[in-house]
Amino acid sequence: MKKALITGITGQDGSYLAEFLLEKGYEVHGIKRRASSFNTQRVDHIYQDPHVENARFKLHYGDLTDSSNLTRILSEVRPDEVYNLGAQSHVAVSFEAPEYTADVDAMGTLRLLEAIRFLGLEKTTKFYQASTSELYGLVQEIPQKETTPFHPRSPYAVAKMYAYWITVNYREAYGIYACNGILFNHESPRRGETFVTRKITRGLANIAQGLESCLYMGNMDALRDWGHAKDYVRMQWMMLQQDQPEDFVIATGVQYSVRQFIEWSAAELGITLRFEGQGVDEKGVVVKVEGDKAPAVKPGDVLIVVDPRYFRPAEVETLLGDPSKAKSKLGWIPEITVQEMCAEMVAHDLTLARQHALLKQHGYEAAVSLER
Ligand code: NDP
Ligand code: GDR
Repeated sequence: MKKALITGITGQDGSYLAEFLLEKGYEVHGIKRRASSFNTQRVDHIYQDPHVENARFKLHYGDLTDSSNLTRILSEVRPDEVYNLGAQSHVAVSFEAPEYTADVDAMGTLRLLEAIRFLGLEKTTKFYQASTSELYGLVQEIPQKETTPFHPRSPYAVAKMYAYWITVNYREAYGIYACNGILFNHESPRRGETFVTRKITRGLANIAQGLESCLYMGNMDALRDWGHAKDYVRMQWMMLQQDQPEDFVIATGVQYSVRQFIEWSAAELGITLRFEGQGVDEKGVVVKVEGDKAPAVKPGDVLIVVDPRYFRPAEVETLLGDPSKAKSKLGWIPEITVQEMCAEMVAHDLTLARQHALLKQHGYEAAVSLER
């Protein structure tokens, strides 16, 4: 039975990858951080009681800032495959916590690679690094492919650039099967609530049910190449099943604006929006409402307002990936379109919003976190 170790198992990708590997028959180990409240919601459905004989899903307390901890876990598990998905992954937050972001995202990768080397696992343990389209930042070429030069635009992207190169370096220097997946944005109903797609689907669903009144947005002109996390974790695994380690861009090859994503999400709720004004004066006004998914919304309501608080000190305006290498060498093609994904996310968040609204209606004031 193959063993995998996933850092970031409690995150969006970690949870889908764990499901995927369990289905493939792997024993799956994950590193979770100690938190003062439960942080395993995304993997609770696959959790197995450690007392159960032959449990194939095991969680270990740990942190990418703690090398002795990482070395101990690696020496105990001796995994066939390591997926380094753990990170302070929010670009805007990285401007507020740049040093911590560097410690986790850059040094954390080095710590893991060093642990593999220190334990003599170079020839037995394969390593996947969660690299990112943010490396392209101020884009030098459209669309971006494996050979496009990098120009990172945030402390997050700069930290990830170190992680990218140290992965390449350990491959070249020590012969470790180590590779980078340069993944473009990928989303799902499990996406963190403060990333733009989930902020939109969750915010609009809450507004539709009368739990919130307005969604405050940053740069709605930003263009992204969005795919579904389920498709992307499949490719993470495929990259570790080759004869030779190589780096791959993973993307859909299609881009849309944040504004377009808002329009799709609103349409899923039966709401037609018109955008008025420009820049910080831009707002999204309801033109009409059809169906029964948005009982709390009426024509004339202002649902979207631009708040410069969400602008970034340096923005990545446009990203568009070229996944042809992944397609030709590995036969990977994404199966879920961005529109299908948007519909799935809205349906999921509408169910949650309806549950909250129902509790509220019956006097059980559900705490809806307004954290953005
Ligand atoms: P999430 O933010 O959903 O998950 C990040 C995971 O990392 C969580 O499990 C989190 O734990 C964990 N983590 C954070 N800090 C530490 C730390 N100090 N030590 C150990 N674990 C830590 O990210 P995604 O699942 O969306 O992304 C997975 C990886 O892929 C990340 O590295 C991200 O940077 C990268 N990436 C993501 C893309 C995307 O569009 N989703 C695109 C390209 C790259 P906790 O749950 O406790 O917070
Ligand atoms: P990104 O994702 O920065 O691309 O990083 P995010 O969804 O946060 O932003 C995408 C674009 O939307 C614009 N935007 C807003 N973003 C947020 N979060 N909130 C807003 O209110 C808002 N309004 C507009 C942003 O300015 C940006 O241009 C994600 C993360 O998952 C990284 O870890 C990963 O490496 C990259 O994707 C690829």
